[in-house]
Amino acid sequence: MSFTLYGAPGTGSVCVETVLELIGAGFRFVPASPFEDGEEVARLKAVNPLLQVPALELPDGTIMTESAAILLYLTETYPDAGLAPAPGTAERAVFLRWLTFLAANFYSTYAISDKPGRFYEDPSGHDMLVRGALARRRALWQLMEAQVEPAPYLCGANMNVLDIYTAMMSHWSPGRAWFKANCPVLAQSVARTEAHDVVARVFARNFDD
Ligand SMILES: N[C@@H](CCC(=O)N[C@@H](CS)C(=O)NCC(=O)O)C(=O)O
Repeated sequence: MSFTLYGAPGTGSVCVETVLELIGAGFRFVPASPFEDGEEVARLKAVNPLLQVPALELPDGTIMTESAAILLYLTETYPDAGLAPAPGTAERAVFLRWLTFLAANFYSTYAISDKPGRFYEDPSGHDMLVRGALARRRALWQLMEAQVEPAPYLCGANMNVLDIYTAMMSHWSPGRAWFKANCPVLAQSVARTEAHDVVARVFARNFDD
């Protein structure tokens, strides 16, 4: 079984790259940054007209986009890897809630700050949009911080794809220093996830903070 992952260092493709390594699935990484002009964008456009990473080509040629959907698909396809709580359990409810929260509420704020021009044409308004997105991210992290009860991972005793998703996003704006100072409960759980040898290896080639 071989996958093709379209991504860029430090971006949303990191969680998929980490999970593919954890499950031991063969994959090819295709650099396809949405932030570079030229060949990489052309490659990305061919698989995701929205010009976003990650995109994953499945072994049968099916293209998947949307990070949370890809993570769920991989947990279903490789159940023995144990990277999601079992359906019907309380841990599963917590897992689905926060995975969707991060994808729908948190990740979507980068759609604004990555390219504010698509929300408001006049460049004089872009700073305001970027600042608003940043404030929203801080508020969302703090909401999650107040609600989760790691034990010691975010949904219990085992690390799953939600832990990896959260750890990846903790490297993004508002940044690791802010995250550690303002979300100590989450940060402690993230530190445990990042101590996993596979996670540590993949994150080391994607993040320098
Ligand atoms: N909803 C998408 C969001 C993906 C996304 O925004 N990726 C960023 C990189 S981390 C991107 O491609 N930004 C460029 C853009 O939005 O045009 C997902 O969950 O996969």
